[in-house]
Amino acid sequence: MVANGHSGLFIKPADALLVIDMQVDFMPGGPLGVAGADGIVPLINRLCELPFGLIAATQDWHPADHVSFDMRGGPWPMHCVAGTKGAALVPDLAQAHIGVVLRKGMQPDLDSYSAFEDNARASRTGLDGLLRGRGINRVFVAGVALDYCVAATARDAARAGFATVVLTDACRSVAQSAAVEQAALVSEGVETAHAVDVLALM
Ligand code: VGL
Ligand code: ZN
Repeated sequence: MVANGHSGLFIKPADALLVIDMQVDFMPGGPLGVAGADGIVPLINRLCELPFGLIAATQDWHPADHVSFDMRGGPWPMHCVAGTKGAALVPDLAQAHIGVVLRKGMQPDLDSYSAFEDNARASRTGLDGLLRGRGINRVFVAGVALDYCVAATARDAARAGFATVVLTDACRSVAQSAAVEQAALVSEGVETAHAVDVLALM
């Protein structure tokens, strides 16, 4: 049940925008290219012009021997190795209003899809405290991949007590499971909305 009408999507300083893993290696042609991911950059750039109290971007930032890589028996090809060009934020992403860049997945034996904590829930990044310290009570999530890092971040944001809205048209997924993933998120208290509707209100 979505309590907010459209007017509830009006962006105010108690809202944060989390831009998830908009990195070169996740763009089409990259080792973990997500179809259409380059196409959401303009929409994310427009969102970054809105009066969010904080805009945070995440970077997947792995050591070269990371546990998630196929050479170590993990599910993914090597991607986003710390300090490489592939790990950089996409050059077209407007960074002027990004106040915080948060790197995750840096420990060799742990993966971290969520911007809040690693997949084993062994350590937290401190993002929830950072958001609370800025007076944030609602977070909007955009980026890639909807079915991995965006979903994990949105779930954790909702669990941490933030009103949480995934902007589905400003996300792309690895598998063509976007509808299934969205239904799962909604059942966990995450709302979905369209970035174009948010932009139309402002
Ligand atoms: C991601 C797979 C592996 C993501 C990161 O950003 O969704 N997916 N590492
Ligand atoms: Zn990764």
